[in-house]
Amino acid sequence: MSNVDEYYTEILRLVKQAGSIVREKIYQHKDVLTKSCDVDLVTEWDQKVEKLLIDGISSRYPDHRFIGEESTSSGQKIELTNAPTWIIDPIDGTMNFVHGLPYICISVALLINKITEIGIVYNPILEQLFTARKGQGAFLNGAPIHVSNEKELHKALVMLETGTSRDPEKLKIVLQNITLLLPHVHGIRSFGAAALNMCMVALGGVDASIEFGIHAWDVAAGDLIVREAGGVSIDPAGGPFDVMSRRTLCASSMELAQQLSKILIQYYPVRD
Ligand code: LIP
Repeated sequence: MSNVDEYYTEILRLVKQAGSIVREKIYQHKDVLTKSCDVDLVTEWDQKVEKLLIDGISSRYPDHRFIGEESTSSGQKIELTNAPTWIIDPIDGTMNFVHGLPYICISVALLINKITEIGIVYNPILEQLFTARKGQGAFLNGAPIHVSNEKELHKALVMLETGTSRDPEKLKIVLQNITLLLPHVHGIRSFGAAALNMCMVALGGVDASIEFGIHAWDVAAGDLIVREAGGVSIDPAGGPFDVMSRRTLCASSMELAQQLSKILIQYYPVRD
């Protein structure tokens, strides 16, 4: 058993344990706090799930590092080094969780030397476990998954999130992008959890997913899952994907990704 095999077994065990908490709490009353603005929400369950995952890994692997949404929310700059680093979103789609909309997931990626080795996205409400290991394909509940292979923009179903920022410049660009894209595609969807949106591309349920303003923890696992499912994950301006850039475009084919990137008005948030 390689080290990564062992890490994979351990994180799957912890993610399933965390999933039981999320499943139990989603339809119960929650105290809700806000972070960067009135619609950037957090609950005690986001914090507890993140602690469970970090404590579980660090007790076995004390030299591993973490970039977790809730442990970084106090605003300190995050740093990605070559050390084995777990990038964790304990509840991606927190607003959905607060409302009881079952489009939420736990998203965890392991990067070693800045290369993603493991990606796990788990929706414990709908029992959808998306997994990928570098070079070994992508799976939903153990069965292989593949992107749609769609290449034509006018046949594409596209996920485009508005995000939680209410910065007027960002809002203007998001609305312009919806107006620019809509006449050229089959449709636009916005379900509120970037990691799951990327898994929907991996599954072939949508053909592309685009968002400006997400963080490393929203996209690190989804990036590997999409690529292992035969899709592409790039920067929305057409260059290589950068997990710290807070920008994502993934698609069923490079042809489709490049067509989308040519239409989009670009937005560059402050990097992670
Ligand atoms: C959410 C993302 C979503 C985005 C929200 C938020 P969180 O992550 O998954 O795509 O539109 O602004 O960033 O905060 O629920 O983990």
